[in-house]
Amino acid sequence: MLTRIDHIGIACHDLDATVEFYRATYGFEVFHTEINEEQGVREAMLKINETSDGGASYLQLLEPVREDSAVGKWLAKNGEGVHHIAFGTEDVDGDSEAIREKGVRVLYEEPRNGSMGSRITFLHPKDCHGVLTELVTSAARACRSDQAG
Ligand code: CMX
Ligand code: CO
Repeated sequence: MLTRIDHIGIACHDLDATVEFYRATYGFEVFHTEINEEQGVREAMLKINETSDGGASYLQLLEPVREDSAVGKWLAKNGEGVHHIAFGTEDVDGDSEAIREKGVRVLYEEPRNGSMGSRITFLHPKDCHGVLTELVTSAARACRSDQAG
């Protein structure tokens, strides 16, 4: 079950300048930064609020590390802006399979590594009314279901 907006992914040319905009304008601080080579991004997570499912909602600021990455290609075509939304779930495997069975293209056979040790997958934007949609199981939850399984 999808139980929160985990994050909104925002593509930018200059991560440091964009982080500074969100700090100076709204007072949002960086909660976490990392480079995800597989996704081709340098990213900053800004925590906005905690959620009733025990998780949290973030802004994910994304700067491409390669021009041919998903974010690099998107920036070249569209310029800066909202790139994707991400829903949080305790069970990215089960939920993505159930969504695949409804005829929506899930981009990965198996969830991959996301921010802060999470497991993520994506749904094709053309099957989601133009919205690139990510599903996320956070590290604490992924760990818990590993132990249970
Ligand atoms: N939102 C909405 N539509 C999008 C989109 C986006 N973010 N990215 C691409 N599209 C649309 C394009 O506009 C294009 O539409 P038209 O054919 O009408 O022009 C179509 O999808 C195909 O786009 P493309 O530019 O040819 O790009 P690709 O097909 O090579 O890649 C996608 C698109 C979704 C498969 C690719 O971006 C992808 O694999 N995304 C998932 C991974 C990702 O985004 N990683 C970065 C974030 C990491 C993180 O969140 O941690
Ligand atoms: Co994301």
